[in-house]
Amino acid sequence: MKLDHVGIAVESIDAVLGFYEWSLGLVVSHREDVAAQGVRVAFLKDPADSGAPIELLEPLGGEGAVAKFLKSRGAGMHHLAFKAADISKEMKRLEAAGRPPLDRAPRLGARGHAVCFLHPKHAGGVLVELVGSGDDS
Ligand code: CMX
Repeated sequence: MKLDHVGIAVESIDAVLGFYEWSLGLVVSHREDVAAQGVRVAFLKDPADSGAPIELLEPLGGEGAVAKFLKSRGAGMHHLAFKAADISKEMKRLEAAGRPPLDRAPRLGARGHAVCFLHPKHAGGVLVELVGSGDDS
């Protein structure tokens, strides 16, 4: 599977945006509040849109996976996301291989994509997200 994006947990998107925009030359391509995940997100891409974007994730409140991550580990890389052409098929394949996704079924994530997460214990301590091609949740 190809890399879709890299997720970075931050206390405040606005506080770090300048580094990504002015120091690295990236541009914001999408902003969204994903209430179901308890996060506000901003996607940044290079101007030629030639590589995988960065997703900055800021907690919407004190609850949720990103708020918990920031409390226990501090800001930093939160997940790697990979494109899955058929997310339901990949989820079944992983379950059959003894590495069931954290979600029983795909759910709606940022940018209208169906997503699921794989526990960090399967990937050397890194949370992995699979991103479907559309809203096939
Ligand atoms: N990457 C690596 N390790 C992580 C992690 C992450 N993102 N989040 C938690 N962990 C680790 C913790 O450090 C802890 O490790 P130790 O046992 O060695 O101390 C362990 O996992 C358990 O941590 P926890 O704080 O008790 O967290 P939970 O077990 O309650 O939940 C997880 C962890 C990954 C199952 C949960 O965060 C989850 O289901 N995540 C998927 C959903 C998500 O992250 N949504 C936000 C992103 C939304 C988006 O991209 O739009």
